[in-house]
Amino acid sequence: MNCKEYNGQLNAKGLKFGIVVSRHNDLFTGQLLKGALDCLARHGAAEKDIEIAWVPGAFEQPLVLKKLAQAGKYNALIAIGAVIQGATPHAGLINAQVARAIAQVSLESGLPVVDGIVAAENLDQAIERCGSKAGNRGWSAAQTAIEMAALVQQLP
Ligand code: INI
Repeated sequence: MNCKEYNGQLNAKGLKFGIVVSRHNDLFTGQLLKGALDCLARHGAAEKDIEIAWVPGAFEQPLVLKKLAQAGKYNALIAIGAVIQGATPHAGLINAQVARAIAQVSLESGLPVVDGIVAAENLDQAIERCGSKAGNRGWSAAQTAIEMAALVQQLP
């Protein structure tokens, strides 16, 4: 078989990224942002090609992602946040809403928008996913953003 295949390469050189970071739980989102920036740099992205917008919490992410998508200057966007279950059902409601809204921004804009928001049941799970036992979700979200940006550039 000699099929045409499309594969996004993990080379971020020349690609432009927008990152939206929540201040809520910034103990964790700061680590996720560090991971994302490290991943982008290791794959060849230039500092001048990365822009960061801070929002109060995960709930505010979709609007800012939408504005950045409309700017038309990025190859991919990355949402970084940490939603941790607490005493109220607030976190659960935020998670479902925000994940759906992020997917909607991506589909409506045609731009890869990667969901790097950690959804954790408790602090231990958040610690695991923000740079310890389970890796760094910010790093892996950035890797996905690079692959998707490169893939979308190739698609007919
Ligand atoms: N925002 C988060 O990013 N993470 C959370 O865990 C969280 N919890 O649990 O409440 C949270 N709430 C704030 C929310 O995102 C909005 O900023 C706020 O409701 C104002 O719109």
